[in-house]
Amino acid sequence: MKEVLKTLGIQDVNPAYATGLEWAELGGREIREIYSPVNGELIAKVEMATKKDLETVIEVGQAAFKEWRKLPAPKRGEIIRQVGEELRKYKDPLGKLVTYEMGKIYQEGLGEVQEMIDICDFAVGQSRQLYGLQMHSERPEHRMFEQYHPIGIVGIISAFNFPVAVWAWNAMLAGICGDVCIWKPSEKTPLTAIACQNILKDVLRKNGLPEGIFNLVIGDGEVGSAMSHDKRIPLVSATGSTRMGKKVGEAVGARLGKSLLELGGNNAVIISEHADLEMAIRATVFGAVGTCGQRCTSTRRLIIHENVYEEVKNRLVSVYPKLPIGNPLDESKLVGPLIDQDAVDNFKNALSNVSEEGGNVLVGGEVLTGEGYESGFYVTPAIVEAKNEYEMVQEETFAPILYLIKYSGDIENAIEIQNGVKQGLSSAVFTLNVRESERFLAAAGSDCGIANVNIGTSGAEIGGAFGGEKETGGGRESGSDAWKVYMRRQTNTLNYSTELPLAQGIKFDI
Ligand code: UN1
Repeated sequence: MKEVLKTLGIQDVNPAYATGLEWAELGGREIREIYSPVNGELIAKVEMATKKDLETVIEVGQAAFKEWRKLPAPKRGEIIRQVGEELRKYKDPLGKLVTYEMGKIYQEGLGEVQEMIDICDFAVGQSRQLYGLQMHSERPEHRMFEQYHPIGIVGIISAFNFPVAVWAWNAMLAGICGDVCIWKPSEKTPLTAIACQNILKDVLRKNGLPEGIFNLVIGDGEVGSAMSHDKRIPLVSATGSTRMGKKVGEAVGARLGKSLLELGGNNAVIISEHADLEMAIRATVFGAVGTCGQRCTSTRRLIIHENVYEEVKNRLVSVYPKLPIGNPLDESKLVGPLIDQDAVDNFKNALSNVSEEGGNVLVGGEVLTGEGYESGFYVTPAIVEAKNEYEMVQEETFAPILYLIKYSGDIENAIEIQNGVKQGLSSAVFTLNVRESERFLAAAGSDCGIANVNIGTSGAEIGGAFGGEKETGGGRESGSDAWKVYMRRQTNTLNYSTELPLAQGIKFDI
């Protein structure tokens, strides 16, 4: 791992912020030690940025915006193309560091870097397609159209579970849109952020760009809160818990800024009696235990038709104990550790609470100890028979707990259960019956931002808009037309006649 850290420019002690080309001087700030959930070892230390540091970054960012917004969008795309090329070169070490710092298995670490590369490619193409519409004016010899212009500084608050990909979704699009970014990564995973900043820095320098286009601030909730309240940051994109998102949304809303929120999910897979069970089981297991249940899109509820309930349950209960749990850098393992002790406590508490409510833990729920599990964050994924209305089932617990819920009758009954939670991120149905799948996707079907057929809840491609409804926050990032949120929209009407006709035919002669 030493070699990986060196390749990515991680120091023993790392500075609190970067303004694109330069890193802050070290000294005098609170130091945070970053331990790996993989083996409990100290990876490196970071200095924590203060509000004063944020002030410096905002000022540099404002100056950079004045230059960056003037560069034609396809030229900005060319910079992002180069970022994508660099990420390709560093895919392996960066994937390893994601795994080491966050704990997801190496395949998923690589997948995360691939998402960054993919969004770079997407953004390059998008940089030539920042289209506005042209309308027909009701007045003669008038032209009416709309333009999208850069918005300014975009604050990006990202979560530990996707320590770099979600930032890239935001930053690469914001970048081609002509915005400058201030990124506050999770305090739990600042080192992967530092590695990305180093990669960006070289591209910015090679192209002679000014200081302040892509900024990084390693800070705690106070810095995040300062970003949310600051009028100089017109858009704040935040990923994380609903609790955090409400605070960000309120602060940004109070100043009538824009927020893009991607918050908690409580995602369900419906397994109908017409499902291909083989596929349904594989997708469910990946969705429930992948990233150790710490994706926003993780499968948390399994809504199974009564005719196949016992079979699905038995198959899952026989698969779970065979899941290889251990060091996520070891490619034979499929389940790595949780992020930290708090996550382990939440996992245990959720299981004991749901048992009190009447849930039946069928398998899992232990914290592993002994050789290979020294960090103390390895757990056995759990399956619990439960009811949708249980308090714990209504909550998102960021851990590998899968609740089995039985339904009978039509697919509508399953959809009602699936929609019967506060969150609305991802959803899926497994069925080979076209009526069922169409009903699931129709207006009266799934109320989530993502609804899949014969595909699990997690692992979305970057090309679609990503996000969800209700307490998931309503934001959309990544593909489709998500770029629009990073721009301000302007309607233009131009008169090339010799008259001054008023709209709606109003007469006003002076
Ligand atoms: C998240 O957990 O915040 O769809 C993002 C997925 C990934 C992204 C998840 N592509 O599971």
